[in-house]
Amino acid sequence: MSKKDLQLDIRGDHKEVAVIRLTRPAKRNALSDGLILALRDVFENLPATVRAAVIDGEGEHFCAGLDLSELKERDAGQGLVHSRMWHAALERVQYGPVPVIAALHGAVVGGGLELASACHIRVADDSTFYALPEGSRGIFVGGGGAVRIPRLIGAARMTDMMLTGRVYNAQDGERIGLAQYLVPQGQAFDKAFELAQRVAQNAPLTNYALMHALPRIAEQPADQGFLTEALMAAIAQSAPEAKTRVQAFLDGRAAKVKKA
Ligand code: 1HE
Repeated sequence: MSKKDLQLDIRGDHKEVAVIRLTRPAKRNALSDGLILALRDVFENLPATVRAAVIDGEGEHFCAGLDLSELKERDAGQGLVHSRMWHAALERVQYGPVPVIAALHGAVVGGGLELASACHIRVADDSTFYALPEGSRGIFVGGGGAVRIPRLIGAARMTDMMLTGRVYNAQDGERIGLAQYLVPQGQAFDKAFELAQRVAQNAPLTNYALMHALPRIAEQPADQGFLTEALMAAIAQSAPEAKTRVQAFLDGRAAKVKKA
């Protein structure tokens, strides 16, 4: 990978938002091994000031998935190691230090959808389309998609996408849960950045609980989930920052919840 295939830019008055951009538009931001490893390294080494991240792609498409030109060189054992390498990298996105907001446009396909599904919030613009062309290429997902995508849209929809090559447009993608936000074309990055700035203001322990505890609680049997929830709640509310924030509300110094 050339260094110019991924850019990291730290923004905000307190350098609190990391903007991570796939910058390989000539190849539709296809994810080479080098690019996957660079993503892992970026998330492992974010500056301590960073409280939220945005990931987007340069050019007309978010990401065309796996760099297919590298696939033809691999045997079965190398394929196994390769898939586990993707898992390690996308685990750093999902269970890294800060919430990650994906700004989607154009193609979000194959491994691109796997990357998007490892993020915590997805903002799509009107040009976005989603597909899993692995089915038609004679391969399978290998970047955690078989675990994460059914949790967003259900195994039946993912099966249909892979068996039939079904492509979801931006509106239907939002309807079925591939994105939480849908905005006009060209506005995904601005919306994602606005959300990241807001997320960055949360107490870090609250963000930690949402990233690291909630998805695990959701997978636990209910009786275990209730206990894990109680433990996480007790830890979060005991932090000095929680007490300060609650007191600010009681003193009338904090924002009320407004009607949507
Ligand atoms: C690529 C790739 C790629 C484009 N690997 N080189 N992903 C796919 O099966 C999707 C394949 N890509 C496409 O369907 C289309 O390229 C797009 C819909 C994303 C964009 O179309 P378009 O018309 O804007 O671009 P293009 O002309 O198709 O591509 C421009 C160049 O990017 C071209 O190279 P060039 O040298 O001829 O200029 C393409 O070959 C190249 N390119 N996509 C390599 N994916 C962990 S397992 C994950 C498994 C998967 O992700 S499989 C799904 C792979």
